[in-house]
Amino acid sequence: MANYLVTGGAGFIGSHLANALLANGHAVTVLDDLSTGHRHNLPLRARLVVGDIQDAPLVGRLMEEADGCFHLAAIASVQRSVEDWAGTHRVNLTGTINILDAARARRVPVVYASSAATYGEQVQFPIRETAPRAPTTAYGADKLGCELHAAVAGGFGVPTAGLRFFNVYGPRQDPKSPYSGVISIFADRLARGLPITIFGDGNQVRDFVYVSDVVRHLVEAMRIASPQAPVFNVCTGKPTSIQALAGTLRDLLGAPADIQWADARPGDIRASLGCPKAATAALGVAATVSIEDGLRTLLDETRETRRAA
Ligand code: NAD
Ligand code: UD2
Repeated sequence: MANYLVTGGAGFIGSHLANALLANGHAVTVLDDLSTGHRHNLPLRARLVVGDIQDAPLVGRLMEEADGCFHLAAIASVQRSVEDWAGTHRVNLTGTINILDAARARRVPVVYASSAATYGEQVQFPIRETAPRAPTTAYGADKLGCELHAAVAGGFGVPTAGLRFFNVYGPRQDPKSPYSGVISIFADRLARGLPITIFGDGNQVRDFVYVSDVVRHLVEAMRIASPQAPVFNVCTGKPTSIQALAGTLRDLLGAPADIQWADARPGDIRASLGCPKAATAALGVAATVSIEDGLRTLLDETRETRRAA
């Protein structure tokens, strides 16, 4: 049994990870400032410390007790980084350096969330880890910075593994903010009979990966974390356009969709489609949930949660 520190563990992906770690018999301490995460996302058995990853003494104390750290805390929105460049930078990059620095004393392994946003606009698909990195937003640039600093941490003997998540979706993804993930917004609004907005022409493509598949990658990544600072895609290799996504959700809900159209968002990339082969070879896992099955499970679980509330 290990004692894991999960930053951002009250958020969407982090809370699913905390559940999986507890189910595997580990102890979990979550560090989260609850800026977008919620206490109610967390299982009772997880210890929650409400605080900021930028608080070096606090992070230092928590790292002293940890056998490993899953670092997921971030301002996880491309659009927010467009609007608040310096503010998101302080959390997304300086906060990560703080985590890596605290891991230095005892060489605590750190598995951290990078992003497909590090690739920016690409011309060759599917995108492999060796593709040129060309982030077009502060969010992507800061995630690339995390990878560079993980390599620096490797020089101090800190084992790390970075995971470039593509577009993650599933239960507990908060639909309430305009910065939320597109699936959470569309599923929530369509289920309530409200119109949805497609930014741009709707032909932009994303590689949507279900959260349980992401969790399996995270768990395995702790096993292979090393001072060489490896980085892997977490993706399905299957493209879905935003327009097709709206159509699939409409069909699953059996309800008409009122679609409004608006200008493309600044910094929005046209196509994001990853190659999962390197992750599968190194971690021994692959994303298995199809977009249809994932959306169906999401809609079922959302209905169940609403009924229970
Ligand atoms: P989320 O917003 O649900 O979770 C982030 C958590 O971090 C929240 O609980 C929030 O309260 C916490 N947090 C934010 N700032 C903090 C701070 N300064 N100190 C402590 N806690 C703080 O987002 P998510 O979708 O679960 O994202 C998790 C990670 O995965 C992030 O690093 C994000 O950048 C990355 N990621 C997500 C996606 C996706 O599609 N959701 C894609 C690529 C990468
Ligand atoms: C996602 C992640 C981000 C990241 C990146 C990796 C979220 C919130 N963000 O950014 O953390 O690491 O993927 O590449 O999950 N859209 C609409 N209507 C809406 C909302 C969105 O058309 O109401 C479009 C949007 O313009 C974009 C696509 O849907 O083309 C996906 O948008 P998103 O905000 O879900 O995610 P993205 O790819 O910007």
